[in-house]
Amino acid sequence: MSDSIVDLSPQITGSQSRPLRIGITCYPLIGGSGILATALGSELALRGHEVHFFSSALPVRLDLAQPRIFFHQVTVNEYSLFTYPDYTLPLAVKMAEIGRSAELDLFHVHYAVPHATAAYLAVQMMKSSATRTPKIITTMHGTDTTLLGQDSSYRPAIEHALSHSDALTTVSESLRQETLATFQLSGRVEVIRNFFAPSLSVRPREEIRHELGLTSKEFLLVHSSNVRPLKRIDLLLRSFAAARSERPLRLLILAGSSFESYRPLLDELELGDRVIVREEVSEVEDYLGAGDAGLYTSESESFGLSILETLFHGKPVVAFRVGGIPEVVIDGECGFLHPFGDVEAMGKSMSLLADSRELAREMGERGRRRAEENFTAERIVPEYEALYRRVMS
Ligand code: GMT
Repeated sequence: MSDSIVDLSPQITGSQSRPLRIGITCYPLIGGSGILATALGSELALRGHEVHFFSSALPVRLDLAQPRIFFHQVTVNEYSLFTYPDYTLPLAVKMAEIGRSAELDLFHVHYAVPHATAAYLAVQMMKSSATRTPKIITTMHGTDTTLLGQDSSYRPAIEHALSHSDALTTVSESLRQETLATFQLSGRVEVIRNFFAPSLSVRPREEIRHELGLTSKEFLLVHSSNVRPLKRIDLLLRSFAAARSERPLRLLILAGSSFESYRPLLDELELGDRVIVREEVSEVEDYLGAGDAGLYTSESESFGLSILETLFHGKPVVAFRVGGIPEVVIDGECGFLHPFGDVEAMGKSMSLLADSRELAREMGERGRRRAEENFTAERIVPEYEALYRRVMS
């Protein structure tokens, strides 16, 4: 009789019930994939799993005081002989080192580049000395397919790493379709949608509105993003400029990075006194709570975590119908979706909401219900746990 059969059975049974030792690799700074990965790690630790984070810096929302959470910083050395510093190799070495010492069951990497390649390399390195190596689960978040996947200097490397992942997930059906169309993959691609764990607004709505200099009559649209080119801030401002309402409209932009390059357009559209810009705000939820609706104009969005956050705060959303957004916002139910670039239609929807507060409130309530029924940690995290157990067995 083979010893391995005797040895393996308890291990397989054990991995089906015991808490798992999970390595999570993600980007640390502002960005949907890092936020989702951090929230997932935190939820998994609450459920009894041991979670090890790998990143170049502490992920913004990671709480190291939480039990069963560990952080392993990857140091990027700027050797003078390199023109560009390399991150992939130190990351792979750290993942292999901790993979071995902490006996990790799996690496769950968020955003394929370069994390899925680093995980593959780490597992290859571990094979020489470990009896059991971690499984690799890769979650595609968006531009790793839609942007880097289209770049011939990246695509073969991404495809190689995805083909060597034990499971592959995308955050929306739309991204699943794009991933299948972009890469030649033999395995399954599964959709596990994003979730959001809302924290309550700390400061009262009235206090924030007072700080922003708003009267109770004014209807406040809120936009929150990293204001990178694909968020199309030009169309955001043009859509807002197209809105005509009996009620005064204001737009609050919560910018995750510098807004400076958009100031000339703000002046050209003469929106200066109607648009408020706040850069690098950490209390996003307080400002969402102070708003009346959300406004988003990305040209591509695999899911739209900020849009989900807006729904959780009970605000309707006006956006372009691109990527995975229709999987989050149901047009006419919890907001309005329009063809990409149709700023006039966006303006009309804003005016409609501003002129009918009751409609805005009803749609916001439906959005909150939709978010609570479909996109909570309680709903989504067990889907990841089930995937981990399946891959382990
Ligand atoms: O491209 C970004 O805006 C950042 C990127 C990321 O990986 O952090 O965001 C993507 O992932 C988010 C979390 O899954 C999604 O909510 C965003 O829609 C997606 N962005 C794009 O697809 C452009």
